[in-house]
Amino acid sequence: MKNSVLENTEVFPISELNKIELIDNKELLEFVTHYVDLMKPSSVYFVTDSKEDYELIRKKSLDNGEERQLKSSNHTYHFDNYYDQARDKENTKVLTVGGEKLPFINTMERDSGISEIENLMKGIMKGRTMLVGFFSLGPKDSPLSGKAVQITDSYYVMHSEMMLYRTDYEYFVKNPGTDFLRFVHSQGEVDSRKTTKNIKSRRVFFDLEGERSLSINTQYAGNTVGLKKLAFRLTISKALREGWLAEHMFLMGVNGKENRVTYFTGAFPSACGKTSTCMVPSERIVGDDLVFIRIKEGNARGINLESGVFGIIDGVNREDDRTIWEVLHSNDEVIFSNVLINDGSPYWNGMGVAIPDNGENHSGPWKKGNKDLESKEIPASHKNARFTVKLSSFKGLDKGALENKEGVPVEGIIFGGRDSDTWPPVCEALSWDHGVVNKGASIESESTAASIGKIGVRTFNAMSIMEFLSVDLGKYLQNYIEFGSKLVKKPLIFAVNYFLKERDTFLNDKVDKAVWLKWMERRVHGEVEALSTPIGFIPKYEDLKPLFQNILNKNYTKEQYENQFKIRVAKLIEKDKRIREVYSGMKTTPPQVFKELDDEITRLNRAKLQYGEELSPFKL
Ligand code: SPV
Ligand code: MN
Repeated sequence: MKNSVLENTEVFPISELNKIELIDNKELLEFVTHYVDLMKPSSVYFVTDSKEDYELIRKKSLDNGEERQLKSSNHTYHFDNYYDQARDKENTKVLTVGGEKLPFINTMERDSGISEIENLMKGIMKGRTMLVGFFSLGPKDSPLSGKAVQITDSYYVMHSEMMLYRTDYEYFVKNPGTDFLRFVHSQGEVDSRKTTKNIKSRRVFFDLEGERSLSINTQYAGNTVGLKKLAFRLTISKALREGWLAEHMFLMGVNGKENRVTYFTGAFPSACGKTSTCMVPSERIVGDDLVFIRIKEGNARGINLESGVFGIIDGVNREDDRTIWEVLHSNDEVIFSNVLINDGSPYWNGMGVAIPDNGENHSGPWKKGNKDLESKEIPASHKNARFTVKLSSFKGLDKGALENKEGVPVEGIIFGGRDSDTWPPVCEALSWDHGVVNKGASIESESTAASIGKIGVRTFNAMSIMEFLSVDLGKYLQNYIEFGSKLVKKPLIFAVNYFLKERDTFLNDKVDKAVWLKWMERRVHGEVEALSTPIGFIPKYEDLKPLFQNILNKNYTKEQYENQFKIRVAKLIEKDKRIREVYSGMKTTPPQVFKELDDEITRLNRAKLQYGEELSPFKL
């Protein structure tokens, strides 16, 4: 092997050379040595699949203060910089050849993007160890999975990645010339609290051509853990090229009659009930965030890419989120990030117990009432504070489905939004195209009192992928529509909405979603009838009443049903027109989008003439 960098025995001690020499992959070697040359780490460490390596990474993260120990022996915490608490939209860019502009996407010309970030990367790892991790995106040895290599100088990032994904050094050893996605990350200079200092030079760039992401001067996992949302930009583009779907979805099994399990995927924007749906205690969780769906013998098969959960902790309490609560209070490994620490225990807002009025949090030493530089009061924990856990910690995990190399059959797809006055709690699309367009591509989520800005402002978020989109939205939807046409058995598409309101009061309880899941499961198997409305099929009262009784021990009244399931005709027309407006502004919108939207508006207009502004399900 002739490569001058590799001959530097300080950077590549013999132990590491031995590991890399087992892998026959010229591109991998070039990739690693290019970034060693550029970022100048003092040494390189190749992370294998061994238990020892896992323990070493975890221990180093604690030793150098990126994570700290909590009272509970397997629990640690980590802080990101006060200004590094979420994905950085402004500095996240998709690099395009010739600087091609794409709707809704922050793009930059490829060559100038690469040179900008690689300039900032010069010598950025001086004095540090460069970690190189090998991963499988999805079950090991599955034809549906992909492979990836992560370079980082953060033990916290590598530790998180090893909890959230499957390491697969072995695969690279056994398979010469393995094709892989590339992720390069440096946290940059850090302060005394070990949080990134140079936030102004934070960059998260995507090079689709080179199937790589480059991210620097940030630690927040959504900007740094490559296989999570960084890989997602690359796989959305790959899926489009190859005719399958890479989605921002959970994957879950719903238990049906006689031990039947029916698998659903679900896409919801942040804070719209995605995590809590896939963690409904009586059902089976497979994954909570990222799914590949491909076609096998005419059927849709889904895999969860991950082996862990990086979830929002804000508001997680014993009553509403029993599943997560149990995992967070088990003896299994947890990394808490950006919560309040007091006397070796973690606290977060909305946890349903008294929170101390002092401690350490994402702002440093903290006392209740402390203000930040913008004179805003600093909450005890950040709204986007998170927990990182392995899926194996969940009692309700469907392990067979998670590890199934063929993926599980996807029989239902659920799209969720946050609407106070449009979508009913559950509704089945009339067809694949209707579901893709009028459910998935029409998702909106309303701002809440808790977020900045006005209440009730609707954000368009097609398939809940808008923040991760790396391709032309029109082409993405065209691929979705064509995907359905290639299926012999198409999954049913549903829309759910847990946030209907009347006189400022929610019309449903959080737990009601358990009923909607059972109804959808039965619909997939044709076991319950439904009412046909201008926007799709809705449940009949007679079918919901016993479900509420049996599952939740609730007496479900006709009034509740009518309020929840009346078709809000006027509001729905307004919504369809809003969505149509968005798609009219794009050059590549597929014709089916206009057809489906226009057909629905026509059906709604007819209903309006006949019934007025609202249509009671009892009139159908
Ligand atoms: C989300 O916000 O959708 C997440 C967390 O899953 S992040 O990794 O930041 O994308
Ligand atoms: Mn997500």
